[in-house]
Amino acid sequence: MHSDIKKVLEDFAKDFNKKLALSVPIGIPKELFEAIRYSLLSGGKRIRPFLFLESAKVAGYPAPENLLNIAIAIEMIHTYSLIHDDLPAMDDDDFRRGKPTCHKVYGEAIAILAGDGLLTYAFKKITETKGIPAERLMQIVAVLADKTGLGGMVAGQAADILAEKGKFKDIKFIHENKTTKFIEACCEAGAIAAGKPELLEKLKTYGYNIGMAFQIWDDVLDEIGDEKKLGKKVGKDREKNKLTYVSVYGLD
Ligand code: GRG
Repeated sequence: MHSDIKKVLEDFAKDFNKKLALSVPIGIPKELFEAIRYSLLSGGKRIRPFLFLESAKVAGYPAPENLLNIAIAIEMIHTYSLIHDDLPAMDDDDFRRGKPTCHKVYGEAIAILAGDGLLTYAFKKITETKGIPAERLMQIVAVLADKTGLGGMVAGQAADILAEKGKFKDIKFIHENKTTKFIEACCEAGAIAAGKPELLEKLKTYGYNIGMAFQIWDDVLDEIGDEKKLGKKVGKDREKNKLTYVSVYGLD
């Protein structure tokens, strides 16, 4: 593994983006197609598909080209979550990655549908994978659907929103579910793709630690980050009275 992770990620993203650009189905209304492409290709770090592919690699899976549909599906699920998170009914954000959010450009209805379309199409994409036994694909679908849904991200997002109204208090639950479980699932999916159940627990722990660090740092950046560098508004957590590691434990 190279030591300069930033450069490795940038190179990965450059290559991955070319494949992602070809992944949106044609024959759908033009605005929907454009809204999906706008959000999918607006410059994310691609950390989750990267972690999935690297996990499969360390678990010994020999043919990464077979895993492309799953990597794309993972980024589609992530993009859906960002589009919906930015909606007025949720975080109500005008900017993401330095650009106007999907609903600001295409309107709320198309943004909701772009998110719905990405989430459902992601699972179709996984079923198109060749070179991996169907039973493993089913396990990958199960772990991703669970940890980005009611067993993870959706439950965490609900808790996060309820916490703003003082109706939920457990910060660890929010961070574990809203952010961490999806990252965990990406690492676990690598072990599953490689057919190495004995590595599941280790890769899950690795994903958990990265995920928690990722979300805690996100809380810190909202307090002390640079709006220009982050491409989104900062100070929103404090403004919205959010339950964060900074609000609970302090910045230090
Ligand atoms: C709408 C069900 C639903 C869930 C939304 C994504 C999410 C859950 C909330 C976003 C709030 C947030 C900023 C969480 C911090 C962790 C996170 C998901 C950051 C964004 O991920 P990055 O940094 O984004 O990987 P890029 O832009 O690099 O793709």
